Amino acid sequence: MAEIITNEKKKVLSCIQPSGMLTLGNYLGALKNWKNMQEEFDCTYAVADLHAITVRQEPAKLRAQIYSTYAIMLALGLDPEKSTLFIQSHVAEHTALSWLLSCNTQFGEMSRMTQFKDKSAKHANNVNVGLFSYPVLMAADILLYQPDFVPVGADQKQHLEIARDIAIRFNNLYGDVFKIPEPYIPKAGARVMSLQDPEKKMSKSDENQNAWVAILDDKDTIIRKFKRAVTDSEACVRMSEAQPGISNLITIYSVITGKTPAEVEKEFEGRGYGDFKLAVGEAVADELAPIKAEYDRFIGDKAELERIFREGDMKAERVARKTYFKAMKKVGFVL
Ligand code: ATP
Ligand code: LTN
Repeated sequence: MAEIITNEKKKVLSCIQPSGMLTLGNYLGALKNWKNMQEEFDCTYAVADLHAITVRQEPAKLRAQIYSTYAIMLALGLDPEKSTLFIQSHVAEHTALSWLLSCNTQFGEMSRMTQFKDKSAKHANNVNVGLFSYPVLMAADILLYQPDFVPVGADQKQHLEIARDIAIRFNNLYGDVFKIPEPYIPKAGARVMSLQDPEKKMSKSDENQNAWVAILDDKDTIIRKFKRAVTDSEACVRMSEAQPGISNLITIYSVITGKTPAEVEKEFEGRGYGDFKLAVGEAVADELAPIKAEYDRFIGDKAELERIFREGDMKAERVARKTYFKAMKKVGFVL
């Protein structure tokens, strides 16, 4: 029998929380890949606003951050004509499917999630049930769109594994409903570290503002933060376990310039940390400047942003409904 050849592109799904200023870590670990994958794959990307309220948010600030995160997605060059760009809370199937999945997820397996342990220690006065069950909602985000790949930073690997486990279990119990997705984690940049404590990941919720660079920081701020970055004592630009601060800067510089770490070491051979930090700051600022310029254009026109996301929401909903109803039917609900 002749082989059927289809031109269907493989599918990609990912989301980002509007829980604060997006950082260089978000950019290098995830968003840069979202852009790179747009031509080759059929991509769906969302602002995961429902996830943001697992920690306390001020309503007016949350609202502004949802617009701002969506505007950054457009400013990066994500194209609503090529990809589906939507807002998670506008597609009700996410919360609906997460209930079906919750009833097929064990308390024990959720208790092993390291991010839950970290975040509940950090927000000890608000260890809510949503924070605990957040990976189930994330599994629903993913499984509704039947993606082949999910581009994320290394910190999300455990959540992706649980999404796969949930999908495999569901399919075994009720019949094939979900595609089993593969994580897509970049080789370099998957874990950008804090500029002030290179043992910790760069995080937008870090109170020390010198620890992270925001995608929207201006050039002077970016250079100042890199100049203040904590470095090591060997006084040479070399990647090594003994030099976590410099290794982090080498990784950042190499992902942005496309040079290998060995080429970076060669470029700065015999030169001090000062020169190197300035070069990293400049490379980062030059990479982010056009994104900031585009962002300023998009954020100024709320009506246009709304028009774009409403269209994205509708495209996403059509796909999500199909999977959701299939899952409902298989579980035994009357439709
Ligand atoms: P928080 O820092 O408040 O916990 P977060 O930035 O980790 O939030 P998200 O905004 O949802 O959480 O992350 C979006 C994407 O950015 C995810 O794919 C995540 O893996 C990636 N990411 C976040 N921080 C880093 C980092 N320091 N290095 C590389 N990738 C990162
Ligand atoms: N939990 C993720 C954000 C997120 C996500 C998703 C990522 C929510 N839903 C679906 C990939 C796929 C985080 O990065 N903190």
